[in-house]
Amino acid sequence: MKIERIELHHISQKLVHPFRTSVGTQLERPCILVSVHGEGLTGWGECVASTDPEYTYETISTAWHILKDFIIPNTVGQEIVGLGDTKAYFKGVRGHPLAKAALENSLWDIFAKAKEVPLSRLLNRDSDHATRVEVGVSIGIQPTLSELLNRVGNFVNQGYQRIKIKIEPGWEIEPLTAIRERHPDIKLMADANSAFSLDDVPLFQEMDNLNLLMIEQPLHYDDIYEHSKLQKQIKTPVCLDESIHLPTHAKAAIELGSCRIINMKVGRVGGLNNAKSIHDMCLKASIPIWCGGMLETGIGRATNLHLATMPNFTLPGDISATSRYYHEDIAEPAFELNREDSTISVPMGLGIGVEVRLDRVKKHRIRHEIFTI
Ligand code: OSB
Ligand code: MG
Repeated sequence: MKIERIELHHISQKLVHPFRTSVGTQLERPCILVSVHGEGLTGWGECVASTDPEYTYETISTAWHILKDFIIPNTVGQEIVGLGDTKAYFKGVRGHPLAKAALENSLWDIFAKAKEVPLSRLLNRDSDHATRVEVGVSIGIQPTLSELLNRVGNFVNQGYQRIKIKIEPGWEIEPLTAIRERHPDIKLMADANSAFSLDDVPLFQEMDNLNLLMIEQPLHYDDIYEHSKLQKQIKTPVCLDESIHLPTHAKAAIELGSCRIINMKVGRVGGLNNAKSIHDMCLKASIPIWCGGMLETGIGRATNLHLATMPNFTLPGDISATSRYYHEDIAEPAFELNREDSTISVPMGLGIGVEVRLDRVKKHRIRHEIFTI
């Protein structure tokens, strides 16, 4: 497979509902879409960096720079023989996993299309795998408790059986307790996006009474050590998100006992190759994983659904229906929740299995650049 052309598309779509976390509020979701072209086929990958370096240090601008000036010059015109090769394209680039993942995932997509198989088949080495993925919804911090309870009630009525809420100091025990009282059997969890410190151990011990599925990234975004101290003092499983970028981080977290669960985001770990390595390592260590979300478009969401068919994805992912994020998305068909089992079906066409609507990409596009040999 010779890569003849690569295009970068910076787009931005308005979110159906503002998304507030302990670090900031998003009204719009920008992203970079990478398209790779060769042999009459097109592969797509999504870069989940945002305008601000809030969740991680990368932004749309840094990712554009790294892709344009370092990664694309190593890739365009190259013959891809196997997907393990992607390391060659990242030669000389430390860090910047979100930029790397966008390019690497577009190569997996075009490769799967060339082999005429769905991406999930490549990831599972042709063995049988899930065709539906269990999912939940991630609810941002709301202005009032009653608005939160309304939102939770609506999502539960839609069929979501796992609810995650964002928490921050002052917005934790009370909203979680209120949800637990109204929905005693729901799978409930909290994501702090690093808003707390070890001084808050008593607060987390109090949360042990709420039967939470897990607490996601309670402490510093770059920490592994202090999370091990927290996990030893609480019963609820700690799940790491922001802290895990590389297989070596996952190894350290597992060996130190920093978490009992890992949130897998293919962007955060630099692409599908690293995602597979971390998946396999966690499977061996009996650490369950689940697929995190970054408010992706249909492209990133499709990649996530395929990834989440791997066997150690045993907890519901942050992959919700398209209508929960966007009025009209750039890929078709829109994803819908299967109400009966709180799942989303994996799109079983070739590659990521969705059709990218170029007319809609153009409508939302802010910047576009084409790279040829
Ligand atoms: O911490 O998991 C997070 C969205 C953007 C950045 C960070 C996070 C999130 C989510 C949203 O929780 C999950 C989704 O895409 O539905
Ligand atoms: Mg998170």
